[in-house]
Amino acid sequence: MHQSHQSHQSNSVSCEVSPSTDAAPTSAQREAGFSTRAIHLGYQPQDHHGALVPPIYATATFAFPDVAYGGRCFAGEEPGHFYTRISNPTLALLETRMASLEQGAGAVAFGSGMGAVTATLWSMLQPGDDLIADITLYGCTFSFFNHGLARFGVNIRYVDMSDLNALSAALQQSTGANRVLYFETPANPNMRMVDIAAVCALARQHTAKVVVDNTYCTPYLQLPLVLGADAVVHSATKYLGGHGDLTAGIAVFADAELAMHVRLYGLKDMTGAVMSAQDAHLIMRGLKTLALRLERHCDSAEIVAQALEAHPQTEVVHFPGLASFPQHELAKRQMKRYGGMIAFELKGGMQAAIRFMDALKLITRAVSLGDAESLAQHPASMTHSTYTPEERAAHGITDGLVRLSVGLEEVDDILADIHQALDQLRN
Ligand code: 4LM
Repeated sequence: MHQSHQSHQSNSVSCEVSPSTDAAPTSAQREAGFSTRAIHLGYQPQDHHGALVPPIYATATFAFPDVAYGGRCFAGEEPGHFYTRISNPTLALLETRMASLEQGAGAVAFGSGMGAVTATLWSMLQPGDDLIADITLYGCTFSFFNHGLARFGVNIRYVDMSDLNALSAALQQSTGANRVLYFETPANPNMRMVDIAAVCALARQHTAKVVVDNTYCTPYLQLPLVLGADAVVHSATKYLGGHGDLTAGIAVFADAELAMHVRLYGLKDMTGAVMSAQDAHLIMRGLKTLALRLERHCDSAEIVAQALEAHPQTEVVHFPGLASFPQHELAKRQMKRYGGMIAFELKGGMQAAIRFMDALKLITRAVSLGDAESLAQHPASMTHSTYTPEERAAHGITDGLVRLSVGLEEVDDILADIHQALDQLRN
């Protein structure tokens, strides 16, 4: 078995930066803030010829000084990198930063969000175990559960996790030796939310583990591990990278042993769902502005959601920041702000949705999310087409639903585009 020797960042979030003068540090090493860690953690320019930006280790393999050293690497007796599918210093730095931002004990980088989801669950589950998943999930995750995990003898059960009684009943009925709960919050695409702390408390009573997909929020808006989850998975393709120029994934774990287990035995090394050093560099660049970008995404999404709700052509707008959102109180409690994603239904259902989307001029018709460019997509025919129409209906993904990822353009331009497209529905 190949061994990787990255011991990843612990909960310690101190980073070697001078304490600012406006905050009164209680110790010499006060905890650095979110963006400070996103920018500096784990890197000292003086150790790298003064290079401000961490180098990209664009290498597949690493030289051994002698055969004995190489043997020790493979035996797991030597700390260090020996092959990039296993580990690489650029990826290790990103993993250190993400572990800290999510307040976890260890992180593992992957070649895509699905790489993170599959490797994490394949390492946590065995044949005969139970996976209890929320009813609303990203389409490929849903597909992986039904066509990937189920084929290997994992019992999959879908429950509305916003209903704690239903979840409690499902946990009581589950017979597997090992139970894992999995959900997204807010869920892709319809924004339904799950109370992370309440679900984790219930899970603990039943010795079940909890995995949360935090792609929509990022650690800037929501910290599932702090609320009791065991693992967080991300499509780093989205807000973390933030510029639509890469596909990547990251998983972060509350427990360093679980992180190591996923790295070594969770098929990451074996499936080869590996992130490139170049992409790790781009994500670290994205992390530097994550807080800034998300503040802008959140500001604009609040304005756009209100405008959509006020428009006579909309039937319903799903956005956690609206007072009309059924789980608005939970959103206030659980999220720092309400995020940049909106889902809405137009009067006239599917036909109106398609006409609206085809009329957009600035907002790009595309899947994915979290980019500088505003993106609109139609879940029923795109991201959630892996569901059958019956499954979509049961899982609250209506045919008329439009999903909008509010970008970083001037909000007045986004609003103008939405209004001109909505106006065309009147004809
Ligand atoms: C999309 N989403 O929604 P990679 N988890 C969540 C996601 O939204 C996605 C993934 C995982 C979309 C892609 C087309 C909540 C993806 C999977 O695509 O493998 O990086 O992430 O538009």
